[in-house]
Amino acid sequence: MSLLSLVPRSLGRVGLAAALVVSSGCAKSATPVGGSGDAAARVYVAPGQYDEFYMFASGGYSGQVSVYGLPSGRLLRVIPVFSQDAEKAYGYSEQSKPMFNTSYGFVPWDDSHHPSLSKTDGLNDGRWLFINGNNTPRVARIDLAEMNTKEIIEIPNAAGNHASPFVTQGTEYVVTATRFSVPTPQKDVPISTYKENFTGQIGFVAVDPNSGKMSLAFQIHMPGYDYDLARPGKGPSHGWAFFTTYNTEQANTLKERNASQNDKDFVTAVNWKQAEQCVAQGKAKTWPTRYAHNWVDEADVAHSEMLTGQKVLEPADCPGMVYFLPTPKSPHGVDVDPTGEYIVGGGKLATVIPVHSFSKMQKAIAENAFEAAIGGIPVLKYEAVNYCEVANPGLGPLHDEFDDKGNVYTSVFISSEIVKWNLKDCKVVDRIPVYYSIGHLMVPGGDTRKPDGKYVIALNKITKDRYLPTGPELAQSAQLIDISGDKMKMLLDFPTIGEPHYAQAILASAIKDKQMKTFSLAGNKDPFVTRTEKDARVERKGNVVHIYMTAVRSHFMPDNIEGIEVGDSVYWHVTNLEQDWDVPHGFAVTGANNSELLVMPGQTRTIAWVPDRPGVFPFYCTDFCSALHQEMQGYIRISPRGTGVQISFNTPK
Ligand code: RUQ
Ligand code: CUA
Repeated sequence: MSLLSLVPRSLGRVGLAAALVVSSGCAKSATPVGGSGDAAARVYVAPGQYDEFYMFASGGYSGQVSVYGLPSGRLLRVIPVFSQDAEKAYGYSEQSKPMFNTSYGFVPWDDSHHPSLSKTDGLNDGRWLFINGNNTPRVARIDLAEMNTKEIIEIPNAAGNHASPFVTQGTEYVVTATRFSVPTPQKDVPISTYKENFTGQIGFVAVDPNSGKMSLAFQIHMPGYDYDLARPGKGPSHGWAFFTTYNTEQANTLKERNASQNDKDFVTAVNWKQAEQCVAQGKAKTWPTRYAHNWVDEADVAHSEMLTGQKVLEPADCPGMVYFLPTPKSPHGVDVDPTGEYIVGGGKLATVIPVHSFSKMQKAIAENAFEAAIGGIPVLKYEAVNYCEVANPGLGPLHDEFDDKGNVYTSVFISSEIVKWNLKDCKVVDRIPVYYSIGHLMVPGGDTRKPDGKYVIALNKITKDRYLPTGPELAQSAQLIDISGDKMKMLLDFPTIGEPHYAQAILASAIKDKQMKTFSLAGNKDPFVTRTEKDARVERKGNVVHIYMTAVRSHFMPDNIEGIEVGDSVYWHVTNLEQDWDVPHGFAVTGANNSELLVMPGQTRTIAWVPDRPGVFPFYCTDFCSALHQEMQGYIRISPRGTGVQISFNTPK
């Protein structure tokens, strides 16, 4: 029995909204469905063998990105992005702390939703992965050769950067938008003045084609709706980006009801090439909002700057830049098919899946087939842009991915299923239950011009009885489904970290041989590097003590340090002298109240420590690096304040 059968098919508007709420709380366990007959062989990756794909899944409220192999579902790494990670000293080491600067101060967490791989000509190019920070609006860039976060830019004038950071066909831009309209720029007004005072924002962050470095190119000041998800166009629709737009009711309270009144909301279509022209013609105004830009330099050290004065366009000042496409009903996802012609809306309260046509939209614009205009934005006629409505899509369609054969896979939340239909005649051709309450789904390359149509991954919100129970909190489940044949076949369940909203996958062969193995010790430009054991030393400057330390199998140098006093600010600068792959050293000292260090070969990391009591304290390596790892240890002597014990430390003999 699938969950589908638990939800009446003929719910009215209110009933449907209620079912949306009820389903997540009351999902009854369905009869577990095993994989198909040859499932074990299809997902088995023998010891020592590699997976075919890397999958990058967002961590949702974990703020991070996790890397899995497909088809095995094996977890390979967690890349810290928006949340401090004491294991890796990310956000604790002096080199990485600036990554968390924002206009709100140091923000060490976020809710990360949508990873987006960089693209060249509409295909994944394996250079970078972008991901949004939803709560404190930000976009991060991860370098895929190193699998580390290299840059974070804050998005001003946004509240909930959810429709982000989907990249354009050639990674010209990553897009951003405000999920919750607010007074923009912010000001103190009664909440009841929503309609007069609250507005939205859609923004374009430019990506440098060589370095990947991000800069906020321009924003568009939008009516006070909620902008939920986005997809840039491709092929013929390259130069456009599409944003789902709900709460066209402009409700500010009890939105579950009050923002579910209109039968149609919108997909907002933005012609960003037109916007570029308007900016070039000086039509943008400069707003003074402050926002942070943080990046890691070639010395592997993070910097932070506060920027101000971004360019903002008003739609009325730039005709031809923004259009509204009526779309049923409270749409969540919007997805563009591999040809770039079809724009699919995921109306979570709609009884059909609406598919718009880009060429029809162009024609409608040319013929002024408008039914209204809102704030200088023409509203196109639904019939003039709609290509088809897919009937019988299940309850609560959210997101769509595509294969290489003209099929679309839609995740359907309330009825807990994936529905397969085709673009040719808009007919549902297959459906498969998933466990339970699917949010996003992902086909490797499914958002590119050439999907690898082998698998679809269901990213499910509710796990219930799928794994051994672990108390009140359960890992969320991902499910791997074979889509190579006519019928979808369930292959595998695997638990995930945090809440994966979206994921991206790329053929392993595209990036596996580009993986960095060590940092170059000779090329280490950290200002506190210690390149040889002979250079290891301890220096006092007033109350500040710098320890220039090296780590190599299986000792630290120096490993005995005296002359430090209670209350000194001690900076441990640890350089890992190794140049072999997979030989990190760790560093931990008693009473460290921030984190350990995990130092990669050739790298320097710094942790600050203020000893608070006299005594002799051990420090040691936390990473089992060699047979004599347990011997990789030293002592630091802390004297009472004002004792005047001279700095001393041992040097190589
Ligand atoms: S959103 S399913 Cu960011 Cu659909 Cu999560
Ligand atoms: Cu170095 Cu253990």
